[in-house]
Amino acid sequence: MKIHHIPCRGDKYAYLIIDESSKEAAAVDPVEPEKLLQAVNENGVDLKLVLTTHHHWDHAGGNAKMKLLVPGIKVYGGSIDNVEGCTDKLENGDKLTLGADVNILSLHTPCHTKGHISYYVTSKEEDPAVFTGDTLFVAGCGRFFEGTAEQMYQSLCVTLGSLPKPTRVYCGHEYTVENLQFALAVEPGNARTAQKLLWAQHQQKENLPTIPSTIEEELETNPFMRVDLPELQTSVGCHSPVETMQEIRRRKDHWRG
Ligand code: GBP
Ligand code: ZN
Repeated sequence: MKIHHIPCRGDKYAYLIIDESSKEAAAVDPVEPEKLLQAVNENGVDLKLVLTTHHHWDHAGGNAKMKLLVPGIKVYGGSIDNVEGCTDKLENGDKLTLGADVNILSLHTPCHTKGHISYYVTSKEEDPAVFTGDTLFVAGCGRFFEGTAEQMYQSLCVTLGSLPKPTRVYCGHEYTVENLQFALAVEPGNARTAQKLLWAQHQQKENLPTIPSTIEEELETNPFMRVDLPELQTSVGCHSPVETMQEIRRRKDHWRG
């Protein structure tokens, strides 16, 4: 399996996932269809699927055009998310394949939107990958537009937090520097966060991406994935993981670097 990131307008990432033996490919959130199709042509692959993480225009807004440009393409999205151009609705646990080697598992990760889907992708002999849209960002999470702290706790700390630690994390936006600055304000003593912030600032200066992260790195540095830690709960004046999730999100919503 090969994964290409495709920078789109602003800070957005689309992705192209390729099964090398069959040359079949899937596009994640192709908001700028032409850019995605350029990568498809450069790699000489056959684009079979669109995987939509959620209904916001900056993720699903290229789907209708994609269907015009690639007749017969299947467009997937969460069953309760009202995704533009969706041809095939997904439930939690649904499975898709690319060629013979790449398996894709639909994980319902609600809160940013009600029907948000993350895509867990595995193939033989390499670490898995997960495409987390606007649920999990590097060192952060999406705003709670359509859900509760309880749901984000379930999505981040249970569903995504249970994936194998080496799983590579590919998110929907490049918010890493801002997120790590906030993370360090929440956990000033977290040396790994401090170290990763310096690295992310270097990447930003060189115009390089900060994806992929890994589930292991997120468990070490992402405050929203660390709300089970009693020290973190106490330091923000809370007494439970869900209360801590709510409080950290509230602080981030009002935070000015
Ligand atoms: C920034 O630019 O640095 N902190 C951001 C502000 C995802 S995009 C922009 C922002 O709020 N981004 C959203 C988010 O969840 N950020 C996490 C955070 O700030 O910690 N979007 O484009 C957003 O989902 C959107 C589109 C929202 C349609 C609602 C509708 Br309807
Ligand atoms: Zn969004």
